[in-house]
Amino acid sequence: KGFRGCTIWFTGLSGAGKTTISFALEEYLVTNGIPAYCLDGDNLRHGLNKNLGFSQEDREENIRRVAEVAKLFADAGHICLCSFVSPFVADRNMARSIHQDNGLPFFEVFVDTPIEICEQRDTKGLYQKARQGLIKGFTGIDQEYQKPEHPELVLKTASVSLEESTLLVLEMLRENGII
Ligand code: GGZ
Repeated sequence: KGFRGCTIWFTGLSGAGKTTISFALEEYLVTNGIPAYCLDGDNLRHGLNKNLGFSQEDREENIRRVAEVAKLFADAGHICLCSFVSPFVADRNMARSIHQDNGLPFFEVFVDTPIEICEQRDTKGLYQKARQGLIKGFTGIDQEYQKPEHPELVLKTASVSLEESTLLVLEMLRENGII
């Protein structure tokens, strides 16, 4: 039984559940002998991308570097799970091109959680800070989030459980011959 490398790109608001879903997938895949690795703000913005902020230009450069790293993982045969707000259509399309120009499968997954729910959760207290004006340019508050037009998959976490979301992604991978 073969499997091949690819990148799954999770996009959505802060607190939408991108990282939670991608960690659940990584655990499932690795447990089943399929190499998988998560990239997110925690392991990229503190290291490789620590000179970048949240302006439109810096987000673009963040996404560009992440996509180049993801491409290497995918090329090495890993399922690379990327969780980034990535609010701009053009940047996500660039990430897609970086993969597809190298013949590597790329799946855009829209973690479609309404801002009201993200703000209710406010797991890191960032929405409150953004509302208070302590954080400027916060996605969904005073910077825009451009919804994906043609994502390979949409996960509505408000009505679908973590387990179900994970299964939907696995189904997508099976349908596309990745696993
Ligand atoms: C959005 C911000 C911001 C601003 C800090 N806007 O819930 P989190 O905390 O862990 O997810 C958010 C993360 C966004 O980083 P990304 O690298 O995913 O962004 S992008 O793809 O747009 O480059 C949030 C936190 O960093 N954060 N300031 N202004 N999210």
